[in-house]
Amino acid sequence: MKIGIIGAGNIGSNIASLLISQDLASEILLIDINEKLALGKMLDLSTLSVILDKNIKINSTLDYSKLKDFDIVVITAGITRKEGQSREELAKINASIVGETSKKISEFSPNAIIIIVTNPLDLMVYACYKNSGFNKNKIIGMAGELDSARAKLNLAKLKNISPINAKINVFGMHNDEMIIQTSQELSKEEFKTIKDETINAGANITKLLGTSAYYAPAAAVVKMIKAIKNGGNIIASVLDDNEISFGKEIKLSKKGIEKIVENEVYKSVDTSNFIKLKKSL
Ligand code: TXD
Repeated sequence: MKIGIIGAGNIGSNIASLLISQDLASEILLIDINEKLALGKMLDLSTLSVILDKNIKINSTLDYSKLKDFDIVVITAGITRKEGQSREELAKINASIVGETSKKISEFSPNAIIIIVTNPLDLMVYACYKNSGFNKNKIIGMAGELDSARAKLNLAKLKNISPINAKINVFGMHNDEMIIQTSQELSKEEFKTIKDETINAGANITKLLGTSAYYAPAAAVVKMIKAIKNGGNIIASVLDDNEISFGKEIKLSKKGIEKIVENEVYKSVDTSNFIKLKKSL
């Protein structure tokens, strides 16, 4: 598969590294407004591929015409959240970056599946949809797998179980209104602890690193790419008939979203903030 990555920063370059090591791409193209950064990452990643004995074509460019007929394009381009900054503050500037990028993707890779990573995630899925003109089933946002992994870690810690066995998922918006669903019996206090810790997980890392998390977000994108390649279910931000996007369980294939798995929790998602921000874009 030919996989394009727009934004060769922390998440973008880690996605590339994982794709190379897991044999998931025949060709990788890095595009970044910072050409030197993309070139440097490309040279480092190319060397990595040689060390791992992988025969993968890896390039970097700012010329979108090189993104011709790619199968999957991941958008991580944007400005990151700084300490104390809300995801929504990023909305306007990142919507214009995602919008411009999406137009280029539709021009050169009209049959691609687009994976959005840029925050504020759910709104960026909408910005991509509006600017790419793509069908809704070809645009998916990464957050649910990341938030669910964070919730699994928190549940495992609280109950002293392995995170692998933690039955807990996160749906809805990728913000403080995320919805947690678990089959594990929990007291009200325990549920609240897990919810609070999961909501704060990203901000805690940002506080420590001075930038947002990147290893786990990159791994979550790669999980989505595997589901596209081999077929499989994941949680991702997807658009509904009212052009509102939030995290739902979906069945993916090489054609895009095959099916949305219904769940009564979707009805309790608060979409008011999304609708307000959508109008302000
Ligand atoms: O769950 C989630 N979806 C997320 C999302 C989890 C963590 C971080 N999340 C968001 O992903 C974060 O708030 C950012 O909006 C994106 C990317 O995060 P990353 O950590 O990779 O940021 P970097 O390292 O700053 O990389 C962004 C790159 C950087 O190299 C810029 O030069 C580039 O984007 N950039 C652009 N590339 C191409 N075109 C344009 N216009 C452009 N603008 C910036």
